[in-house]
Amino acid sequence: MISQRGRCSDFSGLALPGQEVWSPCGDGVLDPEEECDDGNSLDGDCCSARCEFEPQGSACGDPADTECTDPDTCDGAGTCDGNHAASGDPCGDQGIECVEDDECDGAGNCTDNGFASLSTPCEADGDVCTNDHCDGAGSCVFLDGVICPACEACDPQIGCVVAPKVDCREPVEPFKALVLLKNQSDDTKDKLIWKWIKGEKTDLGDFGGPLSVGSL
Ligand SMILES: [Ca+2]
Ligand SMILES: [Ca+2]
Ligand SMILES: [Ca+2]
Ligand SMILES: [Ca+2]
Repeated sequence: MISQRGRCSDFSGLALPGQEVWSPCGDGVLDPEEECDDGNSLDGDCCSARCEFEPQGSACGDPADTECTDPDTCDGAGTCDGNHAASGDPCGDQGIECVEDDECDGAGNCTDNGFASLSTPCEADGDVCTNDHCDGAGSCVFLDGVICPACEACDPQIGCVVAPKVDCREPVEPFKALVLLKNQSDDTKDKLIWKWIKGEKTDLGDFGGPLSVGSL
């Protein structure tokens, strides 16, 4: 009796010349003479039309070749491997300020991780004397200026360094003001000389506290 589920082929040399026999290959049931039976009579799906395993590395399934998946290939035992990149592998946006790095999801897709959250520190203008932050929409924007401690000023490349204040009062005539510090090995002989002969008007209260930001 001929099986209605079987298909016609020149199966395993059983047919005599000019004759055909019905094979159970392709009926979805693994029969003794079959390595596999995936219920179809197609090649290219890791179980051949002759119900044999297709070679390891042969093409099958999804041919897409992206950052998160290589073209699918057979494992030589009837399974089509997706060849997906591992979960967390880098893809998409990488190393962009205020944009989160994207990652593969382990299933062949690249997950867009969006933008860095609002107020994440960043550097918009190459000037470290300005504080910048992410705006939550992928851009780095100016926030405010850096305030250096007393006796320091901000260098755009370095940041706060020991220096005279940039907004110091000036003498009203050149060379009519002097500040001289002498640091001797004998601390009792250290000196501070300050002359303010033709300086801008300066009240005593303007001096403030010597360690306070904003004091003279
Ligand atoms: Ca079968
Ligand atoms: Ca097949
Ligand atoms: Ca793939
Ligand atoms: Ca800046």
